[in-house]
Amino acid sequence: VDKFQLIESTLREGEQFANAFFSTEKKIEIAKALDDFGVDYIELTSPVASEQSRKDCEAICKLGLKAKILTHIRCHMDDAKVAVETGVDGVDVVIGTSQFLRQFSHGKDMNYISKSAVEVIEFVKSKGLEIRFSSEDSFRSDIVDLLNIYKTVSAIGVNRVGIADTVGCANPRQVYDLVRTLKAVVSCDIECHFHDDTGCAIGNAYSALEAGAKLIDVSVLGIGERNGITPLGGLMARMIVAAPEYVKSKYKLHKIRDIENLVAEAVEVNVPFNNPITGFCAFTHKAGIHAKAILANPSTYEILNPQDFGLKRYIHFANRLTGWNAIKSRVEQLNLHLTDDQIKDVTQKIKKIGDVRQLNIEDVDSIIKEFHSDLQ
Ligand code: HCA
Ligand code: CU
Repeated sequence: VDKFQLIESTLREGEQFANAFFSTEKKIEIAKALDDFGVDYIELTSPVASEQSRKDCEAICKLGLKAKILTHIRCHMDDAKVAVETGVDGVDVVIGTSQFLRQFSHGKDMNYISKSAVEVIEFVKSKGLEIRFSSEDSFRSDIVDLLNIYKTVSAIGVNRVGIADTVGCANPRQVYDLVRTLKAVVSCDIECHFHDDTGCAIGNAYSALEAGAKLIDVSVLGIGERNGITPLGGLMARMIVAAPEYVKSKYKLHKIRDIENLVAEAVEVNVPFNNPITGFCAFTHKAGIHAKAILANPSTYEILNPQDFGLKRYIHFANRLTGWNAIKSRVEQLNLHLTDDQIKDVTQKIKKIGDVRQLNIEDVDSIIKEFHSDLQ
């Protein structure tokens, strides 16, 4: 899983999110933030999608970012001819290979798919650009058809081949198997794209990397078609556990929160309460038993260190599950002096009140302060 790369698709897949509308300025702001974070590639909406999409693509190419700029097109010469003129570093080509897409979407057979793939690939390469060929709905495609088309494109030479779980049906074991099989057939890098309809998008991405894939498509907060794809932040959470040195040295992890807020605001959603890393309670510890151990050694109940992301942990002490260690730590923060026995007494008082109503920090602080002044 070491040395994986990110294809950041907030400005392509993410634009397919129900709420998304990005002005040119917003796209540029997002592209710069992603570049600063350290993503390897930024994927943009097809220039044939609309006039403004093409202009925005050209504008982003002119920014001179470190990340390579890609655009994403159908496997068609009409699209390819426009794409190569935008100034992008590479082109991601996709075509549906499953029975569903062949029948209900583009209506082409495998021979036609293979022929147009070769034509488009040769053309993009002749312009000196990177090329990726991907099948849409890979997990519901015939495996023989799939391997044949990948063999064909790998033989003529592509930078990457991609597999896409377009409908979010795959599970981690299926992903592992398909990537393994594909790896034996192609000689280029493998990229993977996972939708999150059944909640497997991060797990599938990890499984793909374990099986030897090199690149994962992500978007900020996972925004995309329907409920979206593998989220950038969530994948970072998974990968910092698996490859801590690589992840910490390559990506500016302390920027995740700002980037998520930027995109959340742009598409008018809240960051989910249970989001990995940035959910409001992601580093909040509540039960007395947890709080005690966290105060002694945070690793007891934390696999991620909030400091790696420029964040802080919180001990939630204003509730009936609290314990005297958590209250002791609060007493110290308030600069008050109580003996351990006194702290145990006031903790009992807090728990008693917490049994009849919800408490907040101010409530607890005033109970402690009152208790303290009664002692004087
Ligand atoms: C779609 C296309 C795609 C493409 C993925 C890829 C998918 O919007 O349907 O190019 O790797 O999920 O199949 O996003
Ligand atoms: Cu997709």
